Amino acid sequence: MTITITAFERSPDGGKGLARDTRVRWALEEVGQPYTVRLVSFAAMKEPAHLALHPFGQMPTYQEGDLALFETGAIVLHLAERHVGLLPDDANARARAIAWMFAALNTVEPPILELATARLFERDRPWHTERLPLVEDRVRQRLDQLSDRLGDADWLDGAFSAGDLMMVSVLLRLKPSGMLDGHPKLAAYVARGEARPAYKRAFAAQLAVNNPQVAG
Ligand code: GTB
Repeated sequence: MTITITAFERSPDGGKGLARDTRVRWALEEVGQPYTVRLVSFAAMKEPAHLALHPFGQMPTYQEGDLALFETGAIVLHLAERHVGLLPDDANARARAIAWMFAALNTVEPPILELATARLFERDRPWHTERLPLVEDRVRQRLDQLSDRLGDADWLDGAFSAGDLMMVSVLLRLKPSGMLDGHPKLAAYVARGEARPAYKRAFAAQLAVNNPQVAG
């Protein structure tokens, strides 16, 4: 059955792979599923046709036959449960990998998004210089904790899983801030994710849309 996802017709990041279609593309590449992409503008995402797929008028969406999904966590979990490659066979290890997906989305991503908002949209506010260090502290606390847990391991819990895919995707959002530099174990963890052939294919595919000159 054909899989179709949506992505920005032009991502605001100009092809850095930070928009959320990249994590879905990465999951599809990891499990070896071909897919097609329907590109959407910001305006089109607010139209009824797209809102029927995504109640919040966002991307990515996922369609496969009769199934329409939104939320990258749900999409990646759907792929991981139906195909080999992103979740371990052992039931407990599987549950733990899913816990890491939730941790990435619920515990680590929120302060990182707050930081991105502060850096991008709040610079001209009179309270910005006071607030920024507080937001950075909340990110740093999560990075310290995550780094302690990862230790010298390659991945969070045994073999690479959907939990790592989601965690690396979330941490990548920190690259522009330089905050990963203070956490060499996490920087190496992210680099391991980026070095995976499936990630490279996903990154190249979004770059071809957003910055065709660089993609070549
Ligand atoms: N929780 C949802 C999920 O995981 O699927 C969040 C989806 C979401 O935020 N989608 C964003 C969107 O559609 C795109 S990824 N925004 C349009 C809107 O809300 O109108 C967010 C994003 C955008 C741009 C960059 N960037 O340029 O670096 C990074 C991330």
